[in-house]
Amino acid sequence: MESLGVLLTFPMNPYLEEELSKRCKLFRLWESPTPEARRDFVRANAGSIRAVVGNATVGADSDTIDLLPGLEIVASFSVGLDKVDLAKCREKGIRVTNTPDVLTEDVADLAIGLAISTMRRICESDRYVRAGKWKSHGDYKLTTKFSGKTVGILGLGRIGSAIAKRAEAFGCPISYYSRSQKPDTGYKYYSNVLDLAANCQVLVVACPLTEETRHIINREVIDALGPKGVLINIGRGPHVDEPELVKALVEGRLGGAGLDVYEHEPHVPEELFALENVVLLPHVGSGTWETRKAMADLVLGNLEAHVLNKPLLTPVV
Ligand code: 8YV
Repeated sequence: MESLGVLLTFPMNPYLEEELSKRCKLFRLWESPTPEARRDFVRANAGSIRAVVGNATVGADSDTIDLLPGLEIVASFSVGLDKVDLAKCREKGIRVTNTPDVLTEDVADLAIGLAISTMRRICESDRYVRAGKWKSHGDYKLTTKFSGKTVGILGLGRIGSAIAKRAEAFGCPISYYSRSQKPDTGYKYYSNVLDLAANCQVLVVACPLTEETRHIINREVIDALGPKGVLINIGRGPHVDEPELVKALVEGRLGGAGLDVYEHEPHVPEELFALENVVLLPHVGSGTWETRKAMADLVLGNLEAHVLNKPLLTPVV
């Protein structure tokens, strides 16, 4: 792949970066400090760049694609492609790949972990011990059981199904809302998210971010979930109307939230920091050594297949 010029948008994974620098001609976008400098950098190297490797933070937007007349492939180090202008790629005949399957288990594990941490107050009671309060204040207060609660899943794709399977093992009845009904699963289907929220105790967001799903968790849905309900988001921050979520949590209209993603990462609303019924993670759903290595190998495999004119491993466009 020596002749392949690759624009890496973000320092997403040291192994991937090292392999790309060994195998291709690598251009590191983030080393240019400002948006103007990054634009100049892309423009200056446009003649060599044939591939973009982006992630869930910085992908390939319309402006970047327009600056790269020789762009052939966008290989994303993510399963979600909301940071890639897919319509433009289709229009220009640019191939797009992502990293499905290899991260499903980690993200599903984390969704269950977030639900249990939020309801059993694992992080809060850990802080209680560290602050010496067990000795000074006595036993920690009682919390809420997770096993057996009705789990509603928004998006029953690969990750949503893996979450359902795990929740089933905890004795949780499963319901879902998805673009299409999946009768083979035996799970209860709701034709809209409002009914799903009104009829579950734990609502998990696991769908892709599209124009249709942006702010799908709005005030009405949050109120339908209610003061005993818990929202888990391992999808994307913009699925949720974040100011409304913060208000509902502060006012006690929602029982709790376990969040791995936020509307304006890495910004997390500070009003949430003081709430004990909230668990906040820094977008680490796929963040294990094993999975990130597998994601990197998929990106490399897709680029290699493209250069060799072989079928792509995980094509989207
Ligand atoms: C990553 C993700 O956090 O796959 C996705 O859609 O959000 C992630 O796995 C990210 O792309 C890692 O840099």
